[in-house]
Amino acid sequence: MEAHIKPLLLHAHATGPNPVKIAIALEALHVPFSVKLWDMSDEPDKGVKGTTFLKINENGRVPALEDPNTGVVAWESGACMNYIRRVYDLGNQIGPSGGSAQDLVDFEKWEYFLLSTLGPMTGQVNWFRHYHSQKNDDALQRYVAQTYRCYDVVEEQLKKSSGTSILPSRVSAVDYHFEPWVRQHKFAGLSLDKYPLITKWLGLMGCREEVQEAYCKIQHDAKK
Ligand SMILES: N[C@@H](CCC(=O)N[C@@H](CS)C(=O)NCC(=O)O)C(=O)O
Repeated sequence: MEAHIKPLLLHAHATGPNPVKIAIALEALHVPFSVKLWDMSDEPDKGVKGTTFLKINENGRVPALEDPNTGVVAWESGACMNYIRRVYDLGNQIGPSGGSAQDLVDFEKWEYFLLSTLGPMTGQVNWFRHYHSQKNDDALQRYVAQTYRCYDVVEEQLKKSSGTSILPSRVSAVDYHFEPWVRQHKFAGLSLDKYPLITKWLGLMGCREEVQEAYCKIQHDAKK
């Protein structure tokens, strides 16, 4: 596949979790891509709130993905992931393993649970722990509790695969969505001590080639 494909351009941030999901999926599918890193500022040529990036994503967030092969520009990690799956996963390596209506819904419900709940709750923990200008312990504790509630749900789900994948059948793009968020639990001040299966799953994910390559690629770009 690689020989005929012009490299895609993944717009990312050095440490933000959402762009990494997309890098992992592209690595898994051996789709060539380069990374452009942005900071969180409104500087015209450097920041996600600057005039240059806002022309790519008017919402001022990474990831965004540009595909010179099709002319498509995507943003929101869910939309980027599903674009990659539709266009570059023709052998269905990272999508739902079965084709039944239940298989498709199972894939989507876990994907949406990460996108709408676990990811944003963890993001709010990070915000109130590290960035909010005033101490607000009520807000912090609410989002910590909500994130742990999500961890409870994931721990229960992982019993179905003995901690090897979120969908019981195999590792899929769903795991790629979750990995960067769960990996950052320590930064969020959260503990996995009560979550042996999440701990096992995270360890296994971290050993996977596509995961290691994705982090290497983004960190390599960050040092440039
Ligand atoms: N729902 C979006 C969230 C994207 C997002 O919040 N990205 C972070 C980096 S991980 C960002 O660009 N933040 C910039 C900011 O908050 O100003 C997605 O899944 O892509």
